[in-house]
Amino acid sequence: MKVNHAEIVISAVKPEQYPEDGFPEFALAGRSNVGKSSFINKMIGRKSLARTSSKPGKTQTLNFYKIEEQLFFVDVPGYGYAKVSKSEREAWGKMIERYLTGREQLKAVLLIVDLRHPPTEDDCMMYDFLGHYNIPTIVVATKADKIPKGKWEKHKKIVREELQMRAGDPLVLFSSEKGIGMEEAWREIESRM
Ligand SMILES: Nc1nc2c(ncn2[C@@H]2O[C@H](COP(=O)(O)OP(=O)(O)OP(=O)(O)O)[C@@H](O)[C@H]2O)c(=O)[nH]1
Ligand SMILES: [Mg+2]
Repeated sequence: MKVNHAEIVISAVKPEQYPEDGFPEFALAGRSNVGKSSFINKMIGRKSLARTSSKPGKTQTLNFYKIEEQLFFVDVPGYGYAKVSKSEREAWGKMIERYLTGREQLKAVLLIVDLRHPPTEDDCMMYDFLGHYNIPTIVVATKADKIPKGKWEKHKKIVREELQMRAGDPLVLFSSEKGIGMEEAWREIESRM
């Protein structure tokens, strides 16, 4: 998809605030600092519509980005960020769970993992959670620019095996730095709209 228009519509913390346009929604899930917001920016060709940071914990609300009057990307706070209090983490968890399990417009979750490292226990838990609720999942292994091309397949295999990926779930190799995997990611999204 060639994106000419994208805007943030709302930073929501509860269902009453979700947009009512009814467009299909694609949510970004993943460890804090893995590159969720960067993925959105790359996919829509904007440098910094979604706020990014080299420090984890940048995204703290459900941020709805409307793309071309056709779909929403929903940026979700990352997990595994140590510096928030326990009560804050629980509140985030509830907010995210409520969105993921109760949102009719949610067509798929893009689970972003780091191609460089085996998925973490939290990544596996998130992947299992999505499977449990029958939420279609597209795994995106990002930061591919940090791995030499000759090792991509090996790293992809580790991601597949560690997550125990369900047959048929796609695994897209990606780089927000270099734009690798954009077309494939768009294909996976558009086929689920
Ligand atoms: N080399 C490289 N760096 C990346 C890539 N994607 C993201 N980064 C960097 O990783 C850091 C975190 O990126 P963000 O997009 O803010 O991560 P996030 O997952 O949204 O983080 P939270 O909002 O804290 O959950 C930033 O410094 C990015 O520049 C990539 O594909 N390649
Ligand atoms: Mg973010």
